[in-house]
Amino acid sequence: LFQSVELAPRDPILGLTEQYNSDTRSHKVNLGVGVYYDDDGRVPLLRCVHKAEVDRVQAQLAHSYLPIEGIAKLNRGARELVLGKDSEAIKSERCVTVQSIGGTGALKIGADYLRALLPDAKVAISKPSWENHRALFEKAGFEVVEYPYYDPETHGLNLDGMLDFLKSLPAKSIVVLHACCHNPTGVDPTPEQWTEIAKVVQDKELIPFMDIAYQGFGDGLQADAAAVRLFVEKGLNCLISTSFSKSFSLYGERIGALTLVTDSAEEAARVLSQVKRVIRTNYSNPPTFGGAIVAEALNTPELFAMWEEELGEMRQRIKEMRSQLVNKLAENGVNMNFDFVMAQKGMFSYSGLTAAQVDKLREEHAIYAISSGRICVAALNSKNIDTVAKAIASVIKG
Ligand code: PLP
Ligand code: TYF
Repeated sequence: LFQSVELAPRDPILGLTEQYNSDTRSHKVNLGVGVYYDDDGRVPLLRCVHKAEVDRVQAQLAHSYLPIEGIAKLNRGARELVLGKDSEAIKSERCVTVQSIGGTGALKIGADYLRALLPDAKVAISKPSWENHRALFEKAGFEVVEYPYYDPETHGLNLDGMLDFLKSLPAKSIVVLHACCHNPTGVDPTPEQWTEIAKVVQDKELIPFMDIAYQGFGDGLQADAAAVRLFVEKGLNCLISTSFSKSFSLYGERIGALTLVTDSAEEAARVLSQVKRVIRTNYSNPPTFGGAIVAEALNTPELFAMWEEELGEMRQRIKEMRSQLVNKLAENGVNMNFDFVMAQKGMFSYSGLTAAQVDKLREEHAIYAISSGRICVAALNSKNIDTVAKAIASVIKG
């Protein structure tokens, strides 16, 4: 049966972590994977999460099945978080939300459902995009194309290239948009640019699939949801994949949500029935524990306030690391202007390092980054920043 099976390539990001784990140099630093570490280099256990966990364990609940669509409180909380509590689309009950296995699970349920609805549609992802976007939509059966996004000359957005490409797509093409904190570049459209993007999406009858995996890491919970709200307020039907992996530091619990914005409550009921069918034939129903924790945190004012404060701490620490990196590169004699690192949003920075420089960083300095030059700024801390800045300076200066 398995004799002629070929070895599949490793995931470039998760594969790099495997390589990092087997590196025996004690000063090694992993700037590869998109995980938030605290100043001690640890994945934090948020105080709000710990409180909800203790409460749940003390309640001594049995482990039954969840409904196919997951925990109602989680789904309501996820929807309100991304669309805003006062959203007209929520009030008119035309949104459907289902719990998912992380943000990846939300993308996958959405992709499988769209494939049934629009079998011949093209899916457009940004160039570059998160490693898994292309593979996930191709596995769902779609042809995946890339719209221009990042301009290496300006270290910013190629808005004209993006809009021209979107205008050339056939109606009913699916456009995957990073709602905030673009992975891998850290480059987000400004509010004015989002308005232009939304106009083209609406005029050309494209279908927006908004991926929001870093809400709260850019400018705050509300500000980071502005692009999603803009599309919904324009009356567009859209899909929204939410990930809680980073924002609750609950990576391994696999919690996310898929929200579909339809035209009416009646339409929403039909859509929900179909999305439930996708879930039932994949994994039947989602796991409970992580979803229950996030549901409590989103719906209990005391926990929500704690969460917002902790997210703010993470966001500020990343901003501080960005500015220290820029300053320390200059102190180490790099005369290239790195100010663009300060303008980037979220956990990542497209540093401008070449693949050869990234190789040198890893081989000579035990510092791991993605070959595209993406570094995870959230893995920098007060103890490793000097070493990292010095090493980057040395590979840049050659
Ligand atoms: N979408 C983007 C843009 C991401 O960066 C990630 C990263 O993990 C995901 C989706 C998937 O999130 P999750 O780990 O919750 O599946
Ligand atoms: O981009 C990242 O680093 C994170 C983590 O297949 C990740 O999103 C990376 C690759 C992958 C799943 C998660």
